[in-house]
Amino acid sequence: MAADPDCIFCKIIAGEIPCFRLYEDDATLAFMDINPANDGHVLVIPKEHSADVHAVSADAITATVLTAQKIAAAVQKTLEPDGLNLLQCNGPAAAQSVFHFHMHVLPRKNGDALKMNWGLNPGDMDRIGEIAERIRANL
Ligand code: DGP
Repeated sequence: MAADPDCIFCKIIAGEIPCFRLYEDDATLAFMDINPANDGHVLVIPKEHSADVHAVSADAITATVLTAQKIAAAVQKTLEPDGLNLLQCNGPAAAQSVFHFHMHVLPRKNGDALKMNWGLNPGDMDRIGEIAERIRANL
């Protein structure tokens, strides 16, 4: 399994750094985030090291999403949050701080202070259509 000796999450997988482990299988590990945005904030990572969504393998991302769904169900049953975000960040501009692909399982409360920093503003349909065409050309 590919590992990066300088990666903090690889060290957690190897047991070199402690964590509150929730679940582990051959491909993934789920553990509590030490900087929780809300109670019950969990991280799910593939054991195979890759930096982000552009680098992660299809098998690793699939396994990570399936474990995140399992953890989300357990968090929902345990804490009964009002809502729950599955979140995944790529690059510093998207607030990625650890460069080992991971998903956040983040319970939400009505009225909590967490913000998704975009509003529901009507888009310019011409611009949306033009950008869709450009992305389609790269699929
Ligand atoms: P992101 O910003 O999406 O890259 O999220 C990284 C998360 O990892 C952040 O919420 C804090 C958490 N984190 C960083 N270092 C550690 C650690 O050593 N242990 C644990 N459990 N979580 C960590």
